[in-house]
Amino acid sequence: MIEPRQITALILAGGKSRRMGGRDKGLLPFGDGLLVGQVLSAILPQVGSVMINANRHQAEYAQLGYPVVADTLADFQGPLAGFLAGLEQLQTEYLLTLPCDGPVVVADLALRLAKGLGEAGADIAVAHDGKRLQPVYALLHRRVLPDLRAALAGGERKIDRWYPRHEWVTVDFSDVPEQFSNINTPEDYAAVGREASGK
Ligand SMILES: Nc1nc2c(ncn2[C@@H]2O[C@H](COP(=O)(O)OP(=O)(O)OP(=O)(O)O)[C@@H](O)[C@H]2O)c(=O)[nH]1
Ligand SMILES: [Mg+2]
Repeated sequence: MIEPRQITALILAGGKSRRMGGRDKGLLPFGDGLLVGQVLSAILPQVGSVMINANRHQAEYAQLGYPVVADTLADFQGPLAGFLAGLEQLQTEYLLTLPCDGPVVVADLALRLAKGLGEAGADIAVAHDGKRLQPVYALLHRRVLPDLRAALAGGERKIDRWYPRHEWVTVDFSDVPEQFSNINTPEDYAAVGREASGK
């Protein structure tokens, strides 16, 4: 059984936030803090350690008190570049990835991914919402690092084309579809604000 202390969570906040007009999504005010802070407090009790992957405003992210890692590939090459940066800094056996723009994180996200990975004896477990793969919610064994480096060097940028290069398994989260709602646009952001204030 994979234990929480063997898992490091990597909160992906390294994107360009184009649909949000470039405003760094992780740093959007949310509740009493920031959107990234919401994700951080939900994942902290589930894992042994946490890192934040950011390519802008690293000093602001560092104020949350956890290591901040930047992509080692230049120019925003997508979430796989974030995975690479996380795996390169990883001090534990497993890396759990999740995005900074999904404020709902179920209390057993890590446990369920770990169970799926363990039962299948796979190296990668990826969440599935019942309709589609949710590729940035994944648990990876550290041994996938060399192949990820090679895939990126070979021009691969698509996560769901990279997974099948490994023993991988999907984990069903169709009972909690809200887990995957994420804030991409100013309209999404306004809608959660309305929800939070009950208006
Ligand atoms: N490290 C890293 N993460 C990325 C990159 N691009 C996207 N991501 C992350 O992947 C996750 C899903 O991406 P999106 O929701 O599309 O976020 P985004 O790319 O910032 O936003 P758009 O530009 O509007 O698509 C988010 O957690 C992003 O932070 C990148 O170039 N590098
Ligand atoms: Mg998103």
